[in-house]
Amino acid sequence: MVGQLSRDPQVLMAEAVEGSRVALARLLTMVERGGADSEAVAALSYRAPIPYTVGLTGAPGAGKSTLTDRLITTVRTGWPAVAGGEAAPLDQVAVLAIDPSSPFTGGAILGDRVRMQEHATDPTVFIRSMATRGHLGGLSLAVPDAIRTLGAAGMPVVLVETVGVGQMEVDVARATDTTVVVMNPGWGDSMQANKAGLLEIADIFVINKADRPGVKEARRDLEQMLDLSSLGTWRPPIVETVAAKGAGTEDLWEQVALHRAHLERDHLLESQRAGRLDDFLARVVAAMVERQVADLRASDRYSATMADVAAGVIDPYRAAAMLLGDA
Ligand SMILES: Nc1nc2c(ncn2[C@@H]2O[C@H](COP(=O)(O)OP(=O)(O)OP(=O)(O)O)[C@@H](O)[C@H]2O)c(=O)[nH]1
Ligand SMILES: [Mg+2]
Repeated sequence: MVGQLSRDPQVLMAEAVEGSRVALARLLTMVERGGADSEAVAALSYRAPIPYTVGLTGAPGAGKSTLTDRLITTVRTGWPAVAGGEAAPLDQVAVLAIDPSSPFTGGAILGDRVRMQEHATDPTVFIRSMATRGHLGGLSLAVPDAIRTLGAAGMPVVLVETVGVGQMEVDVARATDTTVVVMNPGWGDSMQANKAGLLEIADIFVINKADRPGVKEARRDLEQMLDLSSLGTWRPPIVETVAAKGAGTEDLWEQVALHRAHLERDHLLESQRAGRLDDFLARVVAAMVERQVADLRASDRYSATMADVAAGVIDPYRAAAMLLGDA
């Protein structure tokens, strides 16, 4: 069966919609690798409905994978009735575990797989690790593409786990509808999160490992930081979890549902998604221009022009204008 799997994105997408996880996995591999195949996948997926995306980010070891694993079970019980809305079932859930540190298969990926193994045979749960491969623009473009691909395959909710340490990871976390920042009790953790730019992007805070001392202090630190920051109409709630025991995930999911209701009530969801798509298009254009520059630089025309610049025949500005066809 696997051997007969098509290489045609359109055929694969039709199979993925029918529930083929192998086809969906292949589509995501195409997205990850970039090139013509990934653009063919994008042509299909950017027409489809967008899944609701929940980002989970935080320092290495904060318990993101353990929490995500437990949250899967809660998500499968459906959207709870909140803010006057109705409960709604969720027949499937997808998880993307982003591993920005390793270009190939790293330890973190293996760890995530092991941690989420409980769901490996559940046909309603789709778990996928992603690393940077050849995708134009790297993970900041590959992750949104992957999210859209999962949506096109019929996934209503996608959980995205990222390690929030660098700017790129923060960008990835920013690409989701609800961003959950996972922290631990202990002095200075909220300071670290602040430094990494995570406080700004948080819609919900989780104090995971709440079985350890220092929960009250962590909550107090966070509340103080929230008091000092300029918040909009949504004040990020603070949820305590013990992911290792599965405690607190229902609270967390309810807060996600409340945040979603808040976004939908004020039409913020549409405007946020429109803003993200606008940024996304600009980044695709930038990445394509960068690629064109690299191609140009490898050309004979470039070398010949460069020789003229080196000989003092023309200056670099005139040379650049000539290379771009403007002069
Ligand atoms: N005491 C305690 N330990 C926990 C809890 N949740 C997770 N852990 C442990 O913390 C360690 C790290 O958990 P992970 O879920 O791998 O953390 P992570 O944030 O995904 O880590 P990276 O993906 O490597 O950044 C593991 O040994 C977990 O068993 C908790 O609520 N309490
Ligand atoms: Mg992890």
